[in-house]
Amino acid sequence: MTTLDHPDPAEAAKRKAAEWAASQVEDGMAVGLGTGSTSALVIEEVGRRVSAGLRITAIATSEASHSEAVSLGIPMTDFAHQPHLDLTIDGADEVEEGTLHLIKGHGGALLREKIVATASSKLLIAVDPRKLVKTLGSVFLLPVEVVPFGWETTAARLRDHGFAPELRVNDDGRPYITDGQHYILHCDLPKSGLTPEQAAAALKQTVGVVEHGLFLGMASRVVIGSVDGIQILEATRTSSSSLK
Ligand code: A5P
Repeated sequence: MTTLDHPDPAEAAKRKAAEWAASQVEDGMAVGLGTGSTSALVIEEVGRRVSAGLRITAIATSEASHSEAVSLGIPMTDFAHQPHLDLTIDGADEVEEGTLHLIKGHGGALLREKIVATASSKLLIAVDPRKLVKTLGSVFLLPVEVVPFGWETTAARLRDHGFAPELRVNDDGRPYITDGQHYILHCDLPKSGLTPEQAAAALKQTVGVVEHGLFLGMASRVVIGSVDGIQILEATRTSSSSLK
């Protein structure tokens, strides 16, 4: 089946990436489980493998992913019992070609995603081809998680940096609240005129900012699915595969 005659090529691409990513989980591993629609497919596949006898423990990056994993019988743990993870599999909103720098957090889970990724030996990112960009911030705004108290003054300081922050709101107009009970400010990275590294440093120095969705130099590998197979990107080299 080709891209043209597939009923939902994007969904098929995500599934291909997710299946390959899930196949990288090995017996005995402690695994980080990501958040978002691609990660949900990864969790589904990992759940299938656990039912077939795979022995792992896992920590999820959101309440939603945790619930999904529990419902599929994946044994869950926490950082008190498992301070280090072998592999985290997650999605991304943007993957910058070449550097494999990421923007994450449009699922609202960037803080836990970064904590889990930082505690992992490897971060494997599963995406469909629409996520690849030449420059970070060219498609998606950058989510920045902030403390609700005084968010307006935090936003004002981010505005001074040129980020043009906008509060993320739900359909009812109320602020979106993360699993950590924080707000999200959507920031415009290109408008700031800063490089991703400069932006990350400026955000980290801003009081009231809890974490930001720039994941720089964190991805070990990116698997890009398509209807026909997968492509694997690594920070220093690119290789292709046509696994069905
Ligand atoms: C969650 O907070 C995000 O970082 C997700 O990983 C990202 O939004 C990708 O989600 P999809 O797989 O649904 O595109």
